Amino acid sequence: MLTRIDHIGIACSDLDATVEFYRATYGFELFHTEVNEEQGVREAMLRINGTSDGGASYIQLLEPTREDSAVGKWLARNGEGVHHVAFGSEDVGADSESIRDKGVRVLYEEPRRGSMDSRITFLHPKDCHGVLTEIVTSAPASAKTS
Ligand code: CMX
Ligand code: CO
Repeated sequence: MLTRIDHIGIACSDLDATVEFYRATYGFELFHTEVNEEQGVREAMLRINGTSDGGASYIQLLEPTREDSAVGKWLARNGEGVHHVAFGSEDVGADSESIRDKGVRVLYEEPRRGSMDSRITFLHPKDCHGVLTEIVTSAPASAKTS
């Protein structure tokens, strides 16, 4: 079951400047940062709120580490802006299989590693009314590192 919005993914060309914009304008503090070479991104998670099930909502700021990555290609074509929406799930494997059974293309055979040791997969934007959609199962809170 999809239970919450986990994050909104925003593509940017200068991660540090964009983090500073979110801090100075809204007061959202940097919660976590990492490089994910498989996804080709340097990313920052800004925590917006926590929920009683241990999940949370974030803004995920994404700067490409290479031009041929998903975010690099998207930035070159569109400029900065909202890149994807991510829904939180208790079980990304089971939820993505049942979504696949409905005829939506799931991009990965098996979920991969996402931010803060979460497990993630993506649904093709052309099957989701133009929205690149991510499904996320968070790691237990104790596994989070910064
Ligand atoms: N949102 C909506 N539509 C998108 C899109 C996006 N983010 N990215 C691409 N598209 C559309 C394009 O506009 C294009 O449409 P048209 O054919 O109508 O012009 C079509 O999809 C194909 O675009 P493309 O530039 O050729 O891109 P690719 O097919 O090579 O890749 C996708 C698209 C979704 C398969 C790829 O971006 C992908 O694998 N994404 C998942 C991984 C990812 O995004 N990682 C970064 C985030 C990591 C994280 O969140 O942790
Ligand atoms: Co994401």
